Amino acid sequence: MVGQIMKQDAGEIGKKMMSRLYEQAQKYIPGGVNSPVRAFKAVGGEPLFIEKGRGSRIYDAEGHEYLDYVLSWGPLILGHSHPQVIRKVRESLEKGTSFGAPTCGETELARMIVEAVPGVDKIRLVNSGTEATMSAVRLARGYTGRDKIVKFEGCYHGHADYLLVKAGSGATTFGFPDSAGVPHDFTRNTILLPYNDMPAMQRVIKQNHSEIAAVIIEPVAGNMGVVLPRVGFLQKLREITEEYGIILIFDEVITGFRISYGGAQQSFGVIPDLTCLGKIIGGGLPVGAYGGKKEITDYLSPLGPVYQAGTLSGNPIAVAAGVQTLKLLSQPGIYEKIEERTRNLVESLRENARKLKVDMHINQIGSMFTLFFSSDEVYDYKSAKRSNEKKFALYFQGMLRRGIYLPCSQFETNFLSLVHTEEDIRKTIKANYETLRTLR
Ligand code: KE4
Repeated sequence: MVGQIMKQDAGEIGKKMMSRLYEQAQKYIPGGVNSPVRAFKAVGGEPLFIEKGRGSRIYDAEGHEYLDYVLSWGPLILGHSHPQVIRKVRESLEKGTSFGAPTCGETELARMIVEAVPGVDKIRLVNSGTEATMSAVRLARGYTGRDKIVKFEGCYHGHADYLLVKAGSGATTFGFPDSAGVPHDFTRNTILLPYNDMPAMQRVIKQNHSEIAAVIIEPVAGNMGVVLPRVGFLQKLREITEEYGIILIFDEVITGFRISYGGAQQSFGVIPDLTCLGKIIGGGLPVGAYGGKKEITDYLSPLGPVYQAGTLSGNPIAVAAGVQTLKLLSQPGIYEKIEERTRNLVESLRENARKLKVDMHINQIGSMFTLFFSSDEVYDYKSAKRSNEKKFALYFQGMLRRGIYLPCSQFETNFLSLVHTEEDIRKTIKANYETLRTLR
């Protein structure tokens, strides 16, 4: 028996073990995962079960090492298990896990966010990005007394019912539920617009302005893959929402503390009325946040009539990780360093595709980027959907075999951390070249 097992190569044994772990998980958890994207459905094969992370690397349950460009979908800009973050988490843990009462750590994290993010006078901590956007929309509706909201196709703001909408047929702009279980009634007040479409945005907002409470947008989209705002788009959005007293909400769950210490609103110089944050501000532990102009945030209970609450909101351990993460990010030169490394990587990947004559487009800003297997520029959801998802799946599997762990969907974002080294970049460029060569 042992001889038989020994005959199979390690990969085969590893594969069997991962299949067993996945089988086990599917017995108790729907789809074997606690968030759908993790199931590898878009790329085929079975998900890896990860045992630990260190720096720029993760290790699966079999001990195989991968260079990680997912970084837990964005939070780990300092890399896995940063020693100073872990130390602060340990220290906090020693004092207990949760008190359900104010702590000085929450005030410290809130102060750091208020000082960093131009549009935030006051901030409320919650447990996820979904809670942050859901609460920000409720606050905007409570403050304006209006019901309608505008979102953009391809932007993802978490899974609140009225934000799970897809484009209606034809020219209709009113959203249709994009998930079972969402009554059409719940999406009637959600207007869906194409990202980067200035004329449509101006026309529809002008037509409906008296009923619109808020416009919510990812100032740089990260959920159709990375898609940048066209020049002037955010500025125009700010002007028209200002003109009609519509609350502009920047969903900076990805971009907050990612593309700069002050987020996209600092990078683009466009200041929203409300900002949603998550991911990085928790340093890998569950933290979301929403805040903005104090005349709006003071509508929140217990000061005002808009209710929102949470048992573990501002959890001391998560806050300790967040505070330490922002402290390290606030040091001079951090963003320039990560951005330069990202630009070098992306330039080399573009060069590989040119040499191998592979149709590939990369959108990049700061330390986030997405490879699209498309010959055209990707500037909205429809153009993103024109990319070749089958080729992406083959690319994903080829890179995984070469020890590079990428986001398992064409419509997600690759992230670099402060601790991705020049050697990591070289390894990635080599793996990319070898993989692209198989895709010609
Ligand atoms: P969470 O509820 O997952 O913490 O945040 C929701 C959310 C809100 N806004 C933006 C811009 C987001 O990107 C997200 C969540 N991002 C996805 C990945 N693109 C999380 C990964 C997952 O769903 O498993």
